[in-house]
Amino acid sequence: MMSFVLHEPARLDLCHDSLHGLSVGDALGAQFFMVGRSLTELAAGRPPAGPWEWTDDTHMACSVAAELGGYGDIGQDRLAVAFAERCDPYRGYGAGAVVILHRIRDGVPWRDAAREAFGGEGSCGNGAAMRVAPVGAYHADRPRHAAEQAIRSAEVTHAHPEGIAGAILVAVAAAYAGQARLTGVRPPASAFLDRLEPYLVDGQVRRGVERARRLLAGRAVTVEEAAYELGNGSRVTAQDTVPFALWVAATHLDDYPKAITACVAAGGDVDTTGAIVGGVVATYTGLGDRPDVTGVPAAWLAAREPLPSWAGRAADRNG
Ligand code: R7I
Ligand code: MG
Repeated sequence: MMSFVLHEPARLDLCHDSLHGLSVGDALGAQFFMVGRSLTELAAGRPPAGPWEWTDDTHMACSVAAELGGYGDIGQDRLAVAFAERCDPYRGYGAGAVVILHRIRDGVPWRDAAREAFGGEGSCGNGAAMRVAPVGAYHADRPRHAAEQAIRSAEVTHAHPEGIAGAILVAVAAAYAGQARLTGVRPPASAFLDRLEPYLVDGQVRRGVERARRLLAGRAVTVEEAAYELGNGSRVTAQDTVPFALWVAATHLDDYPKAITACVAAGGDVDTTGAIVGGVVATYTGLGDRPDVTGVPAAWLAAREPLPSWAGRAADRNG
């Protein structure tokens, strides 16, 4: 366990790497919804030519990062307004998300708009998980606080307990990835998932993560087999996305390109599994390479559409 407190520049550095990893995973993943994109070429180190446009995953994560860089903690009223004012359906926002955000923009309190979605169930979409890894990276020295802040960032749009549960686990995973980076010790995949145990709440996301832990305890499985057992996001829900993304992050923590390639190989909601996995793995690897660690390639960062300037300090620290 960690017993030090991170200073602001170190928090921002981790948050920065997470946001860039998230956005490259999102933008590259989204390329594979277009015809003529080859997994074989990607696996051989030849991704499609840029520019790779990022989608709603990155757009919302930039609002979260701006909140962290500007205030440190999540102000829910502020974040709701930022999400609502920036919402641009062209970026591929979820159908329910567009309704919620338009209602907020029209003056409905975010708590009501979020709670009334999906017939009063609230959204269990994977959208709260897709944008949250930078929260965990920023709070790498205090996973419990990361979990609380993840809840706050989720509640603005996702009132369903499964949607929130997914966000908690992704933020805590990013916090542990940051701790592993700072201590220089890569946890084995099973130990990485075991550390999420105190943050599991009853439900389908929990059962999925428990299946992922059992997969790691048995014989080695391929990414396709893992997706078959855990889902690949094709239902666009947290339950169908987060267990698989955490399995990929745990098993590919030291190799960003391989981690994103695994998301592409699994198919499904590839931009969002890429965003979640990219946001967690890049918190550990950083950008570029270190001994024994392969981070976000410079060529991939250059191919990704630039991030908006309003994302602030967390986006534009070293580039
Ligand atoms: O969660 P959200 O922001 O979606 C993010 C995803 C990412 O893949 C993005 O890249 C984008 O493609 O969308 O948006 P929501 O619309 O709240 O949830 C996403 C989808 O999950 C919905 O459109 C529904 O299909 C499904 N869903 C639900 N289905 C039934 N009952 C979410 N909540 C429910 C529910 O309560
Ligand atoms: Mg998307």
